[in-house]
Amino acid sequence: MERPGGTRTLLVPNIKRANELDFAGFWSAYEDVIRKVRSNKVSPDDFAGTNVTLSNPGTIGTQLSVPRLMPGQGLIVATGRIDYPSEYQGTAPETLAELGIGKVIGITSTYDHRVIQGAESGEFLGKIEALLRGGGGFYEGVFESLGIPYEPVRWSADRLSDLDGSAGQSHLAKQARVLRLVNMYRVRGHLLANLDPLRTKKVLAHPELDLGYYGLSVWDLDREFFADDVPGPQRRTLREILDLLRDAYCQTVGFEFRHIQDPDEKRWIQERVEGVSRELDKEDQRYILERLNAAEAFEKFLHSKYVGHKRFGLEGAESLIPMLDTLLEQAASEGAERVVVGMAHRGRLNVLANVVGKSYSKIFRAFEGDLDPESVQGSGDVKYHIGATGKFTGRDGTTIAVEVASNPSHLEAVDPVVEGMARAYQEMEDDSERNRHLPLLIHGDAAFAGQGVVAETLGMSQLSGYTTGGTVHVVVNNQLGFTTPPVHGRSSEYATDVAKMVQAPIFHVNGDDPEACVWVTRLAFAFRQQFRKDVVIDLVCYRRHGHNEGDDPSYTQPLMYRKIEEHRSVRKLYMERLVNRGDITLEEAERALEDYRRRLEQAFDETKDSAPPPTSVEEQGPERIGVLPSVETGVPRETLDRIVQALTTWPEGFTPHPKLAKQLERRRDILDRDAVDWAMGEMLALGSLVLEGIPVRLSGQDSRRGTFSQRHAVLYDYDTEERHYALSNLADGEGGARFLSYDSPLNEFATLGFDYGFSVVAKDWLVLWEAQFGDFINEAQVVVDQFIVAGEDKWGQTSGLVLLLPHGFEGQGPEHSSARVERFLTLAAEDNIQVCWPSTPAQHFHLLRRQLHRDVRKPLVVFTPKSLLRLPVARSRTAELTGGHFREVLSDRRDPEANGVELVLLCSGRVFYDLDARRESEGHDRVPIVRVEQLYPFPEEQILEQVRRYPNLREVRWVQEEPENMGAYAFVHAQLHHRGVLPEGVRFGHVARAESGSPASGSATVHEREQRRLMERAFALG
Ligand SMILES: Cc1ncc(C[n+]2csc(CCOP(=O)(O)OP(=O)(O)O)c2C)c(N)n1
Ligand SMILES: [Mg+2]
Repeated sequence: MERPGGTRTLLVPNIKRANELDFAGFWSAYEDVIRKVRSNKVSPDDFAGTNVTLSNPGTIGTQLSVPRLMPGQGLIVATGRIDYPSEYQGTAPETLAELGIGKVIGITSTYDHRVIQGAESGEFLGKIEALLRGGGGFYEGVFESLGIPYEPVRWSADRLSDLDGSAGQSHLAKQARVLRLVNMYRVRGHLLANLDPLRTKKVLAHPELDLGYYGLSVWDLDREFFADDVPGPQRRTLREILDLLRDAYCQTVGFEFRHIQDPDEKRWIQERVEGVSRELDKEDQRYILERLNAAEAFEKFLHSKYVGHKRFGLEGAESLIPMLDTLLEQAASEGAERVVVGMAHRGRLNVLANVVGKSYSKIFRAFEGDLDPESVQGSGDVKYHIGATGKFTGRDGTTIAVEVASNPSHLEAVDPVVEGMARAYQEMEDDSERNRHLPLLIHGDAAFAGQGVVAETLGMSQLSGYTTGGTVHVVVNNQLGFTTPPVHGRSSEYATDVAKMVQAPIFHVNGDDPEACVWVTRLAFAFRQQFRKDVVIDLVCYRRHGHNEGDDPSYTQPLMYRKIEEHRSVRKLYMERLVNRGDITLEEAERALEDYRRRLEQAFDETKDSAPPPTSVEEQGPERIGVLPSVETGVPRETLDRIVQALTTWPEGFTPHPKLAKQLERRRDILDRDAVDWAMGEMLALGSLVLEGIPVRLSGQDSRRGTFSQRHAVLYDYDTEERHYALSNLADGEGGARFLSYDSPLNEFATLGFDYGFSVVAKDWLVLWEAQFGDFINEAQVVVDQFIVAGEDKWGQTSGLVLLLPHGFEGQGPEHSSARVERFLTLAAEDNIQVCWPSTPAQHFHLLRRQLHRDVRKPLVVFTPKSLLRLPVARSRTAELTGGHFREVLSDRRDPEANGVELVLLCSGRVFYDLDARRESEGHDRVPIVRVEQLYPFPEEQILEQVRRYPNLREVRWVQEEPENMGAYAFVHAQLHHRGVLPEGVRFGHVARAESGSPASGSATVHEREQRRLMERAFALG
């Protein structure tokens, strides 16, 4: 201590009960004593009862000192300075390292014989030496008590030095091992990174990152090695090399990128990670703090004002807000115009308020029981599902549109939808570079690892028909999925492992280090921009409350939640860190706190007077319109000629497949022959739309050729496999639109979701998704149930998507027969979708054209044929295409004498042709067959019009090929019979296959027999 007069004095206060303290406890007690001394607060009590005195004359240069006991002292332990032994003082550092000469410290024990025996003192010093060499887990204990997330270096003998006789050899060998170690840090360094704010699973060591594993030891740390691909001088000590690698790979960001095969991508990341400072400037730091204030204040406010409401709070993952801000700011500054965001429930409201800029009052209205007035139809959705659009303004004033897609509860289902939306913007805005309209997906850890659609969506990310030029993914990894911890939730190490399948780099980051979070976001976005590939950020964090706020998480995670309760918020920790580092002053911290409080108050103020307005939603919803008026969709003959010409010819020098060339040549005069087959009818519809300036996107498994080899939208050169897109070139330079057709990957969920998303944005495009067989549509049931049929009702989100679903009972077994007509009809309500089952090429033609020639956009489900594709009687005349419109009901072509008709058959689709043939062969001339070509909206009036033509009618009989519990029977029965719309005295009958669990028989013989029975019963008088 320095005295007022300038003299110094020695004070030796003590630390009480030192034997009961761990290292951190001892340290903090020591700091307490020092503080007391410095502030003149030591009392006599601080000196009383000393047993052992510690002295460190080493700090003033003493190498070894032997203190003298004062009266009453039992033991003094003195430490000398830490230095190389005297005899090596003049030796060059490299030589010291080469020889394995280390620094030493001398410790003496001066004792009173009456208290300690000589031998005991020796043992005591021996014990200290053993501990200092790492015995008894000494350093592990110290590190653990100080919370240092590293494994201490271990003492071991120096082997293989250049002195052991195999000089050059050993150094060379070590050099090789050092390079292996360097590589291993890049590959597995993330395993040692400090990623978990809760520090639950401490991983301090990994065998492949251990010096000993490579035959290296502590003695090698000061030896120089060659490490030319690590930034810095070529030759450096191993310690310097390791320090650099640990800083790069084992801090609060863990990098997984060595699974990538492209050397450029790997190098790009490496150069931005190794030896690069991650410090942010002051302005960024303040911005982060301000954003964390906003994020936390929002949650706190909701928590206290709307107690017990489900909101799926962001607490524990607040760093997400500055991350998203950073991303948007970066995107805006690079000229991007729009980000389409897909996210789950967690933190959604916070993102809407703090990132998208949705007003507090709008968000809070949802809490007060009012549905969003903007959800037009009325049934609405819960508050954490509805989408929003807004404008984000960066600090430099640049802006970017943000569109958060509406999503269902079904986790991750929105992923492909968002991709489709982003792709549609890119197509519509000619963003061929794919850098002006960007997708961003935010996931939960359990869902990302668990839901198959994640893999499906990733799998499409680089395909020409589906790519959006790379998606930035952020996984909000709170280390729980509802109550399920990762050990029970996935078999993979990380929640993000699935992303490796597309060689996306994965950056894991500790959510309690918001600076690292922001830094890594910039890196991820830059990677996406540079390589147009997906990139994943795994934001490792925690969930402060239960799955929702009414849920008690301690039933299942008592230990975790005890920890979380004690854990300070991201904002608090960050503010403390800034103050401790001297990055902000205490006054600035105060101001930040003030800012935080002000935000809270503002939120309360803004909502104080907002009593819930009277609910504006009608109980009934809007009136059903039903069948809409027809629109004329005929096309002039010249247009048809032109399309046929384009489809049946090919450029000079192109060699079509010889078999196909013949088929195509035969189709050249299809119009003259009045023999338009199904595929041609369809292509004529699409081609005519393209010529009218309506772009078309058609995709599905093998859709370019067509599952049944019917379409041939793309021709392949027989010699070179070069492709020829007939319709794509149709309207070149004449104001025509594009025709895009893609073979999709083999999935239904993501591809259908993608095309749905595309159709939501591209309302003026005809977007068609085709199933290989309609049976497989149930792989995408979530998209059907949650988006296609309910999207308009829930979110006012319309779509004109067309689903082409091959359907028909033709003896192909249980899974190649049914597109589950019954299911679509169950889902049809409130004019939400159109369910059509055209039976002729002309009807199909008009149906597709009608889709874009009406003002309304409603999804259209079309059951498409298989054998009809080639059935000669199922061809259309050219005149049926040059005029007319889609007819919801087709009357009987034969038009039997009305008075003689007692039975009318009603049917849809292919079965008509079987019935017609049977009628012909059996002479059932007095039985008209009426085709219902549109099942929903149900054309009741048109059917009744047909029925009323026959005054002596006794029965209307529905005939279907499907089992009785499937197909349209139950639906048609409900429409015609239950509602009592048939004329007095007219029965409703039906003929169907027997009810069955499986849609169709696997045996062709059984099928034939059933079909015969069906035909017999159809015409039986009963
Ligand atoms: C497809 C699907 N299955 C089940 C659920 C029910 N569910 C809602 S949230 C949740 C846990 C989600 O965990 P995670 O993805 O980690 O997100 P977190 O809630 O932890 O943010 C579950 C199982 C759902 N919403 N969707
Ligand atoms: Mg989770």
